Amino acid sequence: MGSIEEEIERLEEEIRKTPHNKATEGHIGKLRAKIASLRIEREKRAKGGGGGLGYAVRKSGHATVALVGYPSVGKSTLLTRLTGAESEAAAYEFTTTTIIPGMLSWHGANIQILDMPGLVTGAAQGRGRGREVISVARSSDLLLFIIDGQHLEPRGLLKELENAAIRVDRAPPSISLTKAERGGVQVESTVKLTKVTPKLVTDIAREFGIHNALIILRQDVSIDDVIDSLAGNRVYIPSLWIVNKADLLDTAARKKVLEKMPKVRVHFISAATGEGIEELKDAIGHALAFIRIFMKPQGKPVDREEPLILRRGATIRELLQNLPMGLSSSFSSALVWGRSAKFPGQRVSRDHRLEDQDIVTILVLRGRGAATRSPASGPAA
Ligand SMILES: Nc1nc2c(ncn2[C@@H]2O[C@H](COP(=O)(O)OP(=O)(O)OP(=O)(O)O)[C@@H](O)[C@H]2O)c(=O)[nH]1
Ligand SMILES: [Mg+2]
Repeated sequence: MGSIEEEIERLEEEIRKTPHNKATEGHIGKLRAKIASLRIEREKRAKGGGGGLGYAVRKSGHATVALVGYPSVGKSTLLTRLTGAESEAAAYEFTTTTIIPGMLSWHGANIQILDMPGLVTGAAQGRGRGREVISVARSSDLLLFIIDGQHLEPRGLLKELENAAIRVDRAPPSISLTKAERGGVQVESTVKLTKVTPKLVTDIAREFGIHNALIILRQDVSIDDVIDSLAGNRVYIPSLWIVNKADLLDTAARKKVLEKMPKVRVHFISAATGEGIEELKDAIGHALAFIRIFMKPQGKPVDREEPLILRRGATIRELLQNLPMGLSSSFSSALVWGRSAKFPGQRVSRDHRLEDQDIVTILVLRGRGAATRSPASGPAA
């Protein structure tokens, strides 16, 4: 394991020493791709090591939110304030040593909030409880970055996550990759490229072991975009930036915070006094973009009492996952009314994308035995 680490450091050193200009851009791009590919290798080995993680958190609720921040910024105090869950808070660092879950209920949606050990520099390489913290952050739907208004160092937090292949508040670059059996790497673009050449894209692809493929660039991508896309392990997660301990900040101090963080919307809160907490709950709920789906069992009226809660972009497939077992295996098609339907009662398949307040009827295959496996689950057919 040590040797991968050394190799990464050697490459980083080489990038630092190389003068950055048009002529060296391609070389540096390849080095960066090499680092990205070594990091993936490092992750694989860490996982395959058999040591196992110290804990695993079971996701529950309609969405999962991770509290990310340096030690002692007030993450545990905030978890308790948002969810009522007990998580020890104390005036010394590294009070929290495992992941502690709590549940926030927001307009019928259950939002799992995870308190985590404080993040430290070098977390991506496994320092502190870094690896666990990062793997939980990676699988969450929203990141809450908690900072202490008196000790601002927001950039470092992002850097740790970037190193762990997490991309915050960004959309995946518009690049499509279709692997092939032979023919080498073909690069095509639908726009004029000003930051990369097809040759460089081919070289980067090679670093990730891609030797035969069609790569289509649909925007004027940067070298980093190409690396992100071809590495294939990036996750894209939205975030909220929260400055805690606002009770200790006067107007001038708050102004200073805003000047230091011009690019993001900052939420000032106090987990101790409760200031800003209701607004934060709403911000979390809105950021998670829930949609409500009303079920209409076949031949029966719409159930308007208990909508199913999903996330924006969800399809019938995700809807089935939230319905009683057995329905998915006996699914034949669905009827949809509402914003996502081309006309009322449109018949759709599993891939159909739903919209807020759609009404759905699930149709099941007859005579497949599914009904006998879970008699209560299907709509009366
Ligand atoms: N004044 C003030 N103090 C706070 C606030 N929130 C938390 N604290 C205090 O800050 C200290 C650290 O709080 P914790 O909630 O344990 O912080 P943490 O981020 O969970 O810390 P680790 O688990 O060590 O990473 C405690 O003494 C809290 O009482 C706040 O809003 N205002
Ligand atoms: Mg804590």
